[in-house]
Amino acid sequence: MYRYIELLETGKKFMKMMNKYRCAIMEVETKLKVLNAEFSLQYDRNPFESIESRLKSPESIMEKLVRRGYELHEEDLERTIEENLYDVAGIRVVCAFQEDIYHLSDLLIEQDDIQLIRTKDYIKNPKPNGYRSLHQILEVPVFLKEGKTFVKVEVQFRTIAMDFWASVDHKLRYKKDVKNEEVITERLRVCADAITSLDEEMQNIRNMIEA
Ligand code: 0O2
Repeated sequence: MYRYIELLETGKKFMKMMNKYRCAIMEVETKLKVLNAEFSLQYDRNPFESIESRLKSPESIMEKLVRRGYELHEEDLERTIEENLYDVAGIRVVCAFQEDIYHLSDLLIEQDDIQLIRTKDYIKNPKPNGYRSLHQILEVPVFLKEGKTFVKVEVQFRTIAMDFWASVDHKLRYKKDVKNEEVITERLRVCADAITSLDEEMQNIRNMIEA
């Protein structure tokens, strides 16, 4: 009986922690939507096409911690997650043009209640398989009834074309065992190169129209 009560308590603590991440997503999403509204008034276009957000599932959280070799103890599980996993809260922002990605992310991290913890720029430095996106880990304050707490959120910025490639790659190959892996990876990399050229050309066309 005592064990069940303990388990219930752990479950409640876990849900409370996940709620903090949910609130952090809401905050960053609101900030992005405010920027979108302002930007569209000033430049007569929206800097992003869509925003999607997700909370990492408990199974994925545990799988990632185990894969990375962390010891899991019920009593400090929350601390282990908060200190070592930066993508429990994830937001994906899809823009039409590459320049808008940097413009939007600069406007976001300029805000004085946001702290930029880390940037991985897979647009300037694509992964060897061709994956491109700008990943930023931000820390935002969340105001709960027990006080202010800082929560990390991963924001992935991509163009529509980068998102198309990553979504298809995710379906076909990412984290999967596939036959002829080398050939498939190479063919997907060729597709990624074609997509990079398309993004560049679309940006050039926009620059020409706006010049
Ligand atoms: P899922 O299923 O999308 O949630 P970090 O957490 O940043 O300390 P990690 O996980 O190595 O370390 O970070 P990285 O390499 O920056 O990538 C994290 C996320 O980027 C992945 O999340 C994917 O969403 C995306 N990503 C990275 N590489 C690829 C790729 O080659 N193809 C595709 N389609 N997506 C990629 P998850 O949690 O691994 O997966």
